[in-house]
Amino acid sequence: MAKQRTLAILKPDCVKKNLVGEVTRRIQEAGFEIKAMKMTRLTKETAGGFYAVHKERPFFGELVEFMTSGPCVPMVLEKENAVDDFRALIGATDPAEADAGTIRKEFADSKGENIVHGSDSAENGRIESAYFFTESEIVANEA
Ligand code: FUP
Repeated sequence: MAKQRTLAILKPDCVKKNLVGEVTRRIQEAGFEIKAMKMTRLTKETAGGFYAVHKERPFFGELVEFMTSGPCVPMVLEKENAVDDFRALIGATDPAEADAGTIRKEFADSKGENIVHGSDSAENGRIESAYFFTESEIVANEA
């Protein structure tokens, strides 16, 4: 199977809880290669644009407020079957429903503050990676 890319974001709760190292370790241990990574603070515009698909949902305001509440760490990850494998590693959106051993089950407080984002399709993996990184920032990491 060909390598695939997905976008992860270690969310502001992950940074505030000092879990960036632990979550990154788990991601690497699971076989994902980090192709790009940075720490950044989202604005209302960038967070709202990233979650534009949820604009009409009742939780949108809280979601944008949370995602702008502190720095986050977007990263482009590469692996065979990266999208599905990453979502399996992080677990269900709601930590109460997430499988044992997943990142959200172990570290997330709620459906809204759930430690980490993962793209939900290969196409969104490409779109979301491009939202945070230029192609040269990603391929600059090629050996
Ligand atoms: P996921 O793909 O697991 O990130 O989940 P969604 O795309 O469904 O939701 C994106 C984000 O919206 C979640 F990470 C948190 C927030 N959200 C809520 O706050 N409440 C909800 O009921 C659903 C999502």
